[in-house]
Amino acid sequence: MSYRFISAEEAASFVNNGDNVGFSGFTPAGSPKVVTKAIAAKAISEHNAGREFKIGMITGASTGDSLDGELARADAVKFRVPYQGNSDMRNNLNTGKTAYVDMHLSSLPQELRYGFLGKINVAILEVCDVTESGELVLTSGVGISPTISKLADIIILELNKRHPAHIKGLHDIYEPLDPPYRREIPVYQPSDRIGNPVLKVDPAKIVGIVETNEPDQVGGFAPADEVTTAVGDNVANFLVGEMKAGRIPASFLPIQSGVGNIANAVLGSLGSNPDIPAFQMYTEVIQDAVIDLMRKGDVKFASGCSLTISPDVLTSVYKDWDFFKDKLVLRPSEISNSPEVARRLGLITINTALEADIFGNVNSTHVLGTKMMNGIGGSGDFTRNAYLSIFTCPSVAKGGKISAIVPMVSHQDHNEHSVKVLITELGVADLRGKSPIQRAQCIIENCVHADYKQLMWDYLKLSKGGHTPHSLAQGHALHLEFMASGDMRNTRY
Ligand code: 0RQ
Repeated sequence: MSYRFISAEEAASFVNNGDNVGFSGFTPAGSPKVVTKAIAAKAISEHNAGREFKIGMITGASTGDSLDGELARADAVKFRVPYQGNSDMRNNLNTGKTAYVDMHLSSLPQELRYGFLGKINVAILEVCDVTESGELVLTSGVGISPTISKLADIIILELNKRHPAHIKGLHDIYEPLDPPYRREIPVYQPSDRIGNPVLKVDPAKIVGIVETNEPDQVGGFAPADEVTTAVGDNVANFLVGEMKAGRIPASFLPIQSGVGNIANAVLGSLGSNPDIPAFQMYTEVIQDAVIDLMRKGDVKFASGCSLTISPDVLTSVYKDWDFFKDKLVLRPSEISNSPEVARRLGLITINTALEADIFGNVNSTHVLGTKMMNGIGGSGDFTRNAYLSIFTCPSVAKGGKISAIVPMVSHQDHNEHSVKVLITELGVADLRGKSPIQRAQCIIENCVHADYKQLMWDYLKLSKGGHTPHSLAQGHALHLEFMASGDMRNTRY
């Protein structure tokens, strides 16, 4: 092969202060892991020498500690886009060290192509195979790889031998044209393949290949507990009711499920419910629970953007490749999260709220309206375009000191027009066809914790009328009380 095999340090020497760098992968799955550490080391040595060194960091979604964590600790990131989930990076965003642009994941590739975020200088991609003609087999995540490899001046590859080359065919690489030449994205079923199994890049752009054998830094999930199991069971029973009412066909509809402990527990409940038939998924993150459900026959097919599964489970999937190869496809985030496809397929979307208000608005991102948690991720792509959009959350957080349901959200990511159903461990609020006051009554009755119910009823009485009975003076009284005394239960109107 005519490519140069280089060290991570040499690869990092191609990355200069001020560069915008695009990284492969989606979540820790498929994100680069060794060149990133060398870039962080370069940043530290440049800073020690009194020189500026910061890059623009563009990814598919969150990444592992060897990318977000290393670069954040080295203070090497001038701006970050579109989603993160690392505590050190979160700290930098919330203290102003790094500018953060929190974006819908499906729209990032198009905004990159239009140049809204500036030029892409370098693309760093994790692959498990590369040919002389520039055909790349990606690994466990796709993200924005097609777009950044096309836009970047140079490409650095991390050739990760942990992912066997026989997974060629797992990926379906397709990039739409921009308007006015855009056609429909021809995905009519979750399993439809519309592109190439390989990512074709200009081989002349590949400046070097760094060999690695690093696992994806995917953490395990907390086992389902009483609360998350109750949330999951409420979701499953609600969907069974929808089937019985004829609003979901007997063959079911494809599921999109968010990430995290609650999402994992919800999937477990869907799988174990005898009245829910084996279903398909059109989602972004395929996590451990999906693999388990596939082995049991409860999930027939999953289309996603990444296999965000713990390293042992991933190894077992690669070992049983004959079983899994026709049940999985990984797509670029522009396609896995496409609003057009979500609307066409009639998705049932299940995402997690940090807080929701009694009128059905949802905050997925900001603690107390100011501190960034992770980002909106794909939740907006799916929620806005779902057939049935569900948000779940435990009714309280921090041992009951925070009510997850408040009179007025402190930040809004998903509004009352897009959120159809809200589910806590206590019950289900079906908001379809309801006016603001009817939604408030439904949410208070079904989803609010007993410690906070009276406060919510009292809040409704404060309004001086109008279509949505808010009190602008008291809308954030619970948040202010938490900031003052550390417990929302002390609120008095
Ligand atoms: O904090 O761990 O310190 O106790 O928030 O909460 O209940 O463990 O929930 O792990 O499922 O994450 C919304 C953040 C939920 C996630 C969010 C505290 C709580 C805890 C986490 P501790 P849980 P999860 C596909 C879809 C946006 C992106 C998205 C998310 C911590 O689901 O990032 O949906 N979603 N993408 O104690 C203050 C409140 C709180 C609160 C909970 N009201 N106020 N703190 N917490 N409620 C994925 C991608 O896009 C890639």
